[in-house]
Amino acid sequence: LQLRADLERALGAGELVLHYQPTITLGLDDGLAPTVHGFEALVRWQHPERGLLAPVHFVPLAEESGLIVPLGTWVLQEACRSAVALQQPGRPDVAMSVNVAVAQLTAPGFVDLVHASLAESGLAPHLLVLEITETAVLAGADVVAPLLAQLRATGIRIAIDDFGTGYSSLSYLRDLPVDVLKVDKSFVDHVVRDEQGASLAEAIIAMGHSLHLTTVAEGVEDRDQATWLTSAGATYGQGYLWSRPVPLVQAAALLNGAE
Ligand code: G
Ligand code: G
Ligand code: MN
Ligand code: NA
Repeated sequence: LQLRADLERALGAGELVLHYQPTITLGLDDGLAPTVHGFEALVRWQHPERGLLAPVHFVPLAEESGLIVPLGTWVLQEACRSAVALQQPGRPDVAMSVNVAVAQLTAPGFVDLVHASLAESGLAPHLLVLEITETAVLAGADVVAPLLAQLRATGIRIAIDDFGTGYSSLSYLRDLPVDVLKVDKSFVDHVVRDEQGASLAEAIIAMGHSLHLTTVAEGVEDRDQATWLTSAGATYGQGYLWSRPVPLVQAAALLNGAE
């Protein structure tokens, strides 16, 4: 496939860019000035002919071809640098979440790479959150759990992404060294729509609490959902209600309360 060679070239040519979507502290938000807790870094490809490509057009390809490892290395390093750039003296710390594919996590040297990225950028470990999808965790729990434990031991936080979509046994959570559950958008979509949907989301958030995990509700698109999630006890929200993923300059502006 042409695209694969293209992607390999793009990596070298600096055509990959990161956009940043804020996570908002729920309960502090009066609807006017949302409190930004941090950002999730989301990769895009500024393709010379095809324009700005969303990850769906190249991340699966990168995973199949193994290019996800060098791609992920770049994402991690760039996100750490951006996280440092977003900190402001006298303001609360800004966290940065980075998506990590399972192939990347289990590639030799990943833990060292994370530590090097922190050291080179000067980012404090507790401000880095690594997001692993639930399905990735389930695919290799034996291999993945010790790696997550190693990362967590230095203060880095671990989030389970797309939580609730993996047809999983919930018992795995007990044995997994994680800090954050990202409640999948498919649950958030239903919280103000039907009683069953609300019950499911409520149960996930309550379980997060009882396991002392932070919960992030993903894909929040309207204020009714945000209000509901706040009442249900979700810690943070993320979604178009507050902001789409935006370039770094706009992310910095969001921190300053600008639009
Ligand atoms: O950016 P968008 O909102 O379209 O994200 C779509 C999907 O692509 C998300 O599910 C996210 O997990 C994945 N994704 C985005 N950026 C990265 C990245 O840097 N690395 C990996 N592995 N996946 C990413
Ligand atoms: O890594 P993850 O699968 O969580 O990636 C988040 C994806 O969800 C990104 O593609 C992001 O652009 C998208 N997204 C974030 N907020 C919203 C939202 O409010 N609505 C919709 N439809 N998509 C969202
Ligand atoms: Mn994610
Ligand atoms: Na997700």
